[in-house]
Amino acid sequence: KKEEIKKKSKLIPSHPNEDVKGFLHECIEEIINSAVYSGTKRSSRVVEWHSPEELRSLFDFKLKHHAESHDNLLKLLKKTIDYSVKTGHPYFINQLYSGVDPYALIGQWLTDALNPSVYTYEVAPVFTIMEEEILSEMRRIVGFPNDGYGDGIFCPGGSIANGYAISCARYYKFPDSKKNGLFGAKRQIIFTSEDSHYSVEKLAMFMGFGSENVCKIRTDKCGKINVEDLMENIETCISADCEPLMVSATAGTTVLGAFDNLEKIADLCNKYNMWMHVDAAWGGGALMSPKYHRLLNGIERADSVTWNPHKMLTASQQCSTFLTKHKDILRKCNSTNATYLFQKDKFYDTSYDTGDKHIQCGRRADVFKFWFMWKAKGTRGLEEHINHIFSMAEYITQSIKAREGFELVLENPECTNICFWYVPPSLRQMKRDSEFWDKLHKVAPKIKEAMIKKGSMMVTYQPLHNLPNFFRIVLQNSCLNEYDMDYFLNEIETLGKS
Ligand code: ABU
Repeated sequence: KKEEIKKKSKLIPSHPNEDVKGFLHECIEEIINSAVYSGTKRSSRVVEWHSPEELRSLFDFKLKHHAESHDNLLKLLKKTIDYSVKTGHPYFINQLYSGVDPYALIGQWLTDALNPSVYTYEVAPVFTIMEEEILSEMRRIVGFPNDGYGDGIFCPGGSIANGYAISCARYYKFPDSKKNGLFGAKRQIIFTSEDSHYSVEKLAMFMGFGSENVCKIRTDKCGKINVEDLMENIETCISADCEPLMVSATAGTTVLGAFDNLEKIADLCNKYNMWMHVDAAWGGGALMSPKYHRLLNGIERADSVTWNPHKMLTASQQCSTFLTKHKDILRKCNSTNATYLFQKDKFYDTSYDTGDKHIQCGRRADVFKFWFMWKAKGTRGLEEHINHIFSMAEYITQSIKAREGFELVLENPECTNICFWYVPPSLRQMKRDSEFWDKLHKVAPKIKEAMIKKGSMMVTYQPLHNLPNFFRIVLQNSCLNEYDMDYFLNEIETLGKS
């Protein structure tokens, strides 16, 4: 019988036995060597690109009746690493996240090893206190009054954090909406800029407001919300007997990295009794540096803030927070008091059972990777990181200005998103008419295709309003240096000429 039990546990190791231990060590070794180190060396490719059809033929995706051997599983692990994009590579500057922070990585691994669900203190005591500690420190850094008084939660991404803002704003003004939803309610309008993240509209749709009730305000030439236009639209909303519910301002827009004027928005929110939310998912990282904190002046007047440490602060995916100065609003707004989790007659202080503040039930301990990383570097280390990436942004901006064939979209970018066109020699003498812009629009996609197929770097491009496709370099990896900045521009130039 013992033998049979042993055989079974070997076949289905939901508990890692000694045989599995060796396999785990081998896998970890492989991950550290291939995904973390050699895969992110400058001499390695950022991606080994294959079309979906090719990838299907190169990789055994199919699930089978039989169990695979450890040898085969290790081969599959290696192939998964080989064919995946190395987002920790210094030349991955494609998205608003990158880098592989070793402390965040080990934090993420420990979280996965312990596999908690942070809804009650009884199953996640350490992580519950850690969340409270880090969220209160973040609120202090935001500058909420009374030493960061308020509340906060970790969310599955910045989009959901922005959704929490909408739901808190609605509850704050219309507490009965918790029972009645939008039934019989006055039409409520959410204001945001045309350059804000798409999640504001998506979550408004998801929550039943409807996309027509998200009023997108024009941005100025720097990508900031036009405050006069915002005020006019609020007035129009009031004249139409609608309720101006909230403004979702942005600190660090997705494409241009623009920071809305938060002081002026706070004045308007005060005047019209509206909830002020700041989506600082991207730009929030600048708060860590006294030198760049000024970009977000006025954020301390907001009712709520989204801030994603997995972006500018390089915690591993995902690590997103929602912070508010209203102490009890999340619990009041979201609680349903499920008696199978949040029993009030537990033997400990049940205010530590924080799960009912969330709309999620099961929830990862995203706090740990960030807390561990912060411990490892200190607040000063995070500040130095921010100062460094901003100095790289300044360097590449000046290089672009000085280089023939490169043109900035914003002459003076505020954040570490640097947007620019590469104008190939064949277009340089052309008149700037519609034919020129049509041709220029096709340049970035062509260069991007060439760079992905070569695996030499990854940078995104996009059009914006009436502007043709342009590149957007995003800098947030601490290891970046001036040679890397030169490499990016040289590579784009080389690919663009070929
Ligand atoms: N959360 C926005 C990310 C999109 C981007 O990297 O462009």
